[in-house]
Amino acid sequence: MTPDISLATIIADTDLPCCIYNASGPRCSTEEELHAIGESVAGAILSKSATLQKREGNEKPRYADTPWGSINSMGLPNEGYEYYAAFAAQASQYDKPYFMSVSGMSLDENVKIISDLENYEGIAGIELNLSCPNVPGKPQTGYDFEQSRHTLEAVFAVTTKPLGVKLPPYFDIPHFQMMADVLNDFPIAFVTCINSVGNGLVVDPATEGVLIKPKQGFGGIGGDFVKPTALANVRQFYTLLNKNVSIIGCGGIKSGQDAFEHILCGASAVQIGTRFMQEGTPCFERIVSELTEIMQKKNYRNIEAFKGKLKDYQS
Ligand code: YRO
Repeated sequence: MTPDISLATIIADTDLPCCIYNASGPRCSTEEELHAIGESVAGAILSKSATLQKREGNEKPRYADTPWGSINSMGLPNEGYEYYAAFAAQASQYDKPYFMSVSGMSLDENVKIISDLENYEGIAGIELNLSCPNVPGKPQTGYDFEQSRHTLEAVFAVTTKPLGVKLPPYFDIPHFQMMADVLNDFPIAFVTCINSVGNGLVVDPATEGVLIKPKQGFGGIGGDFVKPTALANVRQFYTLLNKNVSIIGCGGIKSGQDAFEHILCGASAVQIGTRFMQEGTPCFERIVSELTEIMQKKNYRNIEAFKGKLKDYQS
């Protein structure tokens, strides 16, 4: 790495040596996978979303690569929250923070998990996945603004740890404002934008069928196609949220240039999902060196020099 250029950042009052790390989901479900992130140049370790009990998840194949990214309907396979809470003790050997993603199957489950995490040290922050199921037949929590408020009231009542939220993508201008109005009423540490674009469908013309087995082929979309949506969500929440809330960009980042664009829109850190699934831990080193090269050419010594400084169109 170039000695006079720093990719360091601060999230949830914790120093990250590098602003690039993994998204929750790919390759972060087992101790071995979490150690591999610890040993890489990634600036933090983030766990797979945890539920109260261990879950096997949906039938395979439940993830597929496409020419432009990925589709998944994993169904929240994970070892149960105690497994990821216990990993905090091992994560302390790395010079980077450990964050836990939580996605209870109900509000009660989120409250139970998050209150019990008070008994563990070494968790720098909790990323609450608001795509978690809520009431069957109703939208996911993140698309139900009243339920989002209710969830945040309940979880902030039981935690002293820094807590942020992972948001689904929004597509309508009033929806950004409605979610920001909810989030601005709570001491949110960070907001991660975006989760996968929900319930896409990929068709293989050769087989005349779908690519994944669960949900008749419907699944969350990640990769190239979601980058403009991710950048829009990062920019909107950077503009609308209280200034002490860090924005974490996630969506379509496979190169240093993609990371640079997210930071320009206001991201203090970026997470790699689909590309980390495809490439493994070497993606972090590659994206770090590509971003460093861009910063060198532009004479930026740290990310604060350009974070959020996206310009309006100028003729
Ligand atoms: O299927 C998953 O485990 C999954 N995939 C995603 O792209 N985003 C997610 O947040 C999750 C877990 C949550 C849920 C979609 C199963 C409700």
